[in-house]
Amino acid sequence: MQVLTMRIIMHVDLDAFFAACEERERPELKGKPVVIGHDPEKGKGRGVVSTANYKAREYGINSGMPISKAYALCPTATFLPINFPLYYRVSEGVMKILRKYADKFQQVSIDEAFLDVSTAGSYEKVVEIAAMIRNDIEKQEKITCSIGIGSNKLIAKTASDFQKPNGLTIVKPEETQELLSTLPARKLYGVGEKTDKALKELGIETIGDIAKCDVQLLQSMFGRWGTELHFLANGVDESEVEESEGIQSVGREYTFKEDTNDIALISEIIDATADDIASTLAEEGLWYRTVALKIRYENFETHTRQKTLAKNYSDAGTIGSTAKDLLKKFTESKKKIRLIGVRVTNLHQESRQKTLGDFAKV
Ligand code: TTP
Ligand code: MG
Repeated sequence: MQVLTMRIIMHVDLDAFFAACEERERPELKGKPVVIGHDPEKGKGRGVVSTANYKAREYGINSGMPISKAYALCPTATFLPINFPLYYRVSEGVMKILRKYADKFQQVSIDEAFLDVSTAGSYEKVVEIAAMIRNDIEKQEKITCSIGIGSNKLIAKTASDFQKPNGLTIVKPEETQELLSTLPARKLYGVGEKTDKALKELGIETIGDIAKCDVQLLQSMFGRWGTELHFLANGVDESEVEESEGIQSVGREYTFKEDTNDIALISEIIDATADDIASTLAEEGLWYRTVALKIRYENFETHTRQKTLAKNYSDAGTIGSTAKDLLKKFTESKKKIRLIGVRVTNLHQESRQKTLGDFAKV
């Protein structure tokens, strides 16, 4: 029996994702500069740019830039507010397509995923799979993506960024060093602004410089992360594509010291619980769409009611008000309440989070 030793990983990243979704919905925007951000106020708002389409990028507009600066660079661009429900819908459609083609599948953010496609057996076969994926995404979701293919997640991710937009980059194991070595250190996945600054102080500019740097020096600067940095710069990444369901729900339960039907007290507990849940969601970068309330009466009879909202929310106020709304149905009963539970489900990732912590999970 032949043992399968070669790993082939694909990384798919959607092009100018939020802007691409808007263009899909409004074909009249095609070919024109489009900027998406919080509080755009015709370009004069105080928010920052979430993303810009490639036409707007020609004017120097990029993610994270103040909207006012983007407006100064290109006053004729169309400035649109963020419409998460639309982006989640498109993202779910794309992820469904990708899942079909993968041995193992890992969604990393709203617009990117890793696919382990090792059983395809050859790079040639994987290129065919990539073509089918691009075709399906364009036909079914009317947007484009860029794909990177390599022997591990790091290489695949670096490769997908290589020829954006609508690009396909294949990096065979023997080409890995060539791909990585001349790229700026900041391009190494996991190297943020702070690490980059510290590296520059050591005279390290490129990924190749990190690869050549004495590992003990990196260790003394960054601890364990220094060792990992060295491996990554040399194209070594053993991490697996992890099928993960992610967090499904966030909830809290509270048992009253004495059974009660004091609405003011119960409402107070609901509000405190909502605050607590919202802070957990904020830490995880999650938004919710469904709020559930569980009630256990003094006789242990237990009921749950839930409400799905028209859009995604992240705030504590909406959790509290929805749960209190649901509470009304329970307080018609004369029975006292022993326990209440509030839970949010139908969770969605806010947007990508490129931090060292996240990288460790990748
Ligand atoms: P990216 O994949 O980084 O960017 P992109 O898809 O817009 O463009 P590219 O073609 O270079 O991949 O992020 C995906 C989405 O996440 C992006 O469309 C908007 C959102 N986002 C933010 O809201 N803020 C940010 O700072 C970044 C980088 C992205
Ligand atoms: Mg993208």
